[in-house]
Formats: sequence, C-alpha cells, structure tokens
Amino acid sequence: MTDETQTYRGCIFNLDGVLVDTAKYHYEAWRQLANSLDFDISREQNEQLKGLGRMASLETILSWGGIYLSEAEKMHWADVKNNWYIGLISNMKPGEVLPGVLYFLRQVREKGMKIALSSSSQNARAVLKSTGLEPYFDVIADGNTIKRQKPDPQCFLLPAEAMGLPPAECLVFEDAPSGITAALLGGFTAIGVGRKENLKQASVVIAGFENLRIDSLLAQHSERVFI
Ligand code: GL1
Repeated sequence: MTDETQTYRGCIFNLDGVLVDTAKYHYEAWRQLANSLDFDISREQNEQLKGLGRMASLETILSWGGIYLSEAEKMHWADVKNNWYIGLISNMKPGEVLPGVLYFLRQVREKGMKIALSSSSQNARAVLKSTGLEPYFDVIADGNTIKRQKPDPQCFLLPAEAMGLPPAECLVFEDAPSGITAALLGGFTAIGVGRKENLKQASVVIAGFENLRIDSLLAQHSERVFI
C-alpha cells in the first residue's frame, strides 16, 4: 500500500542498458551492418544512438557512413540487422538482468507503486520474457506502441496514462540524454542511470541499481507533496 504522504506512485523504466545489458547486442548488430556496408562505428558513436528507434538509428548510422539507400533498401537492412539482433538475444537468460534490478523492482512493488516499461525497441517483450522480467510490469510501452522519437515525451506519457497516474507521480529511470529531456518535458522526475557527465539534466544520477533503496530515492524527492 502506498501511504498518503508518498509523492510517487509509479516507476517507469527504460530497458536496453537500464534493466538488461542488451545495448551491447544492439551495438554488435549495428556494427555488423556498418561493416557489411564497408565502414565501422565506434562505441562513442553508438552512445549517440541511445534512445533512437530502429529506423532513426539506421538513418543516423547510414549518414555516418555517407551511404544513400532507397526506402526499400533501408527496410531490407533494418530487417537484416533485426534478424542478427534476434539471434543474439535468443539465448538471453535471467542472469543477464543487471545487478540489483530484481531487488529494486521488488522494493518498488512492496511500496505499492506501479511499474511500467518504456522502450523504443520493438523487441522489448521478447527480452522481458527471456530474462524473466515480464511479471514485474503492470504496463509495457514499446517500439510498437510508441510512435514519436525522444525527446518527445510520448514514450513516458503513454505508460503513465496506462498506469492511471499523472506524470508528477512517476519516477522515470533512463540512460539516454534524449530520454531525460523527454521525461522532463512530460513533467516527470528523471533519474539518470549511468554517468553524471552524460546525464546533466537528471534530478539524480545513479550508476545502477545495486544497493539502491527506493526509500532513499523517495526521501530525496519528498519536497513534492502529494495532496
Ligand atoms: C531499436 C533500435 C536499437 C535501440 C532500441 C532502443 O530497437 O534498433 O538500436 O536503440 O530501439 O533501446 P529494435 O530494433 O529492437 O526495435
């Protein structure tokens, strides 16, 4: 049960690189695509793809390689990359959930808060299933339902609405700078997951979920009083 003084009643989590280490598989598959077109992409460039959906990622990568493709060719390469990615995630196990995530999700549940996923990936459900995370979520918004690219706040407004909560009562956990901007534009409190220098706009930045207490996060944001 949430108590009456509790400001936040829901948490919205990004997936790739926040709850599971799938970001490395996306990078591997995108890199394989770039290599097939005779160029390479670096880890630094890959950082800039964070938060972008499939076609927007492809467009960005092609522009780095100076490659011009027809719409039909782009669809073809997006499918090729997706098949590689699906191959890479097909053997994912619960052990690939990032440290501390399960314990944190349980704490959120015990607080009586709702839990939603917000991911630009169309493969989000498959990842949740193979890692055993799916039962923790009340709401799943993914690349099949979210149509606008971050920093548009649609990616968080949709799951908040589906949880029946206003943005002011939700904490968003996000690793992409464009996702932090999206959360703030939508009126959410943004918790950055990763390195402070990349996530300057976030209210708080955490390195990950290991040893993280929901109570201490709620205490840090208790200035917003729920009426
Ligand atoms: C898409 C992109 C990935 C990544 C995710 C969001 O996933 O292809 O590189 O940016 O969105 O985390 P997918 O192809 O699975 O829809």
